[in-house]
Amino acid sequence: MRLAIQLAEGASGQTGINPVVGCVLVKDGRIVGMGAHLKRGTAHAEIHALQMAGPEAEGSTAYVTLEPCSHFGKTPPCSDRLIKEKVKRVVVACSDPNPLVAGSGFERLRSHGLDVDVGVLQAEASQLNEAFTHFIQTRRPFVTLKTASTLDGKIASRSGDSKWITGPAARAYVHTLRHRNQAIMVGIGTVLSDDPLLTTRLEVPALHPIRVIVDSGLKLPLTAQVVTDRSAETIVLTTENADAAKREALEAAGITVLLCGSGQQVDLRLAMVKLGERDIGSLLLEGGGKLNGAMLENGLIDKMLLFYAPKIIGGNGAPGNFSFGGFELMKDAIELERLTVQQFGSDVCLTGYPRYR
Ligand code: AOF
Ligand code: ZN
Repeated sequence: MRLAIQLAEGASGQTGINPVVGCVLVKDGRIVGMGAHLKRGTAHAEIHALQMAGPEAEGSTAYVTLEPCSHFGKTPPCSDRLIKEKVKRVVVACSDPNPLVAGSGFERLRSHGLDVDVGVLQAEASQLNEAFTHFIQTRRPFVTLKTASTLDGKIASRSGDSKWITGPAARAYVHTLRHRNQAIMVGIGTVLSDDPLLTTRLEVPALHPIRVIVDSGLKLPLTAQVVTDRSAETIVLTTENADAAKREALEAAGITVLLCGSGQQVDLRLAMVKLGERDIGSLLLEGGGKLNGAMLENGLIDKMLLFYAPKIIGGNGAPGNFSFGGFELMKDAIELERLTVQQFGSDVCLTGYPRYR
């Protein structure tokens, strides 16, 4: 199962809204097949492993990180194929949260006489698919916030300097997060001040997320890198009040413009629904402070990775990592659950899941 989880993890970020899944087939103490689901619309993990095993699949044990499917989606059901190839036993890490499957895969296998065990390395396996689980249940993207700030919570100095707050190890890790998320979102303020590219830059080739810019007043310049650079798609979220001529100009430049509500500001909840409708199941939020604050106030951040550099920059008015009205009392503060701490060079990263009251 550990090997199956490694196979699944290796494909993180490349399966779109589909889960990552690994499968290892073992017979008489030998691995006879292994596989991973690599891309939405292509074969599931079990099918690759069965293909590799050929006739040796008969009488084998399958170790699968997710409940084998029982439905006809883009591919036929894996449980039927395991039955057909005469696999004897199926060991599964976690059940499939997809309502089309949820338990019926196990039922199908058991009703055909296969032994089924569930729950082996369950926590590790379900962690891999936290975005998939969220999306399949809510149809909204799983939002992971990433910030990089000084110990006093600043994301730039009072003059606006922000290069660099954290060191190379933390920054490289952030690029792996970009590979692992289907989309990346920033506010127009960040685009105007930094003119970022928002692509994935690693020492090895990687996938670029879809760029999402929150821009209520449609201030995005046609000369911004997120407009002119063609290596990734760009979506602009704005309101129904946005200037029609500017909208047409952006669309003519190949940008998708989504109208989210008729207020002064983009309706962020509606925006998440619209991104979900476009099969965006995971979103990396890279701020700035105002957008981070607004997303937090709306209860739309599901996970946070807060990088802190061991520096204090001070500066009254220097931008902070969360800018919003806040709460009167400490007891009302948003708390992070399941907190873990990692070190990247001299920087630390706190990872946690906000609990909204
Ligand atoms: C498995 N093994 O490797 C994966 C599964 O559209 P489809 O046919 O690819 O089906 C997608 C659904 O199948 C997905 O939502 C999830 O429930 C399940 N994924 N199941 O047995 C796999 N990737
Ligand atoms: Zn399947």
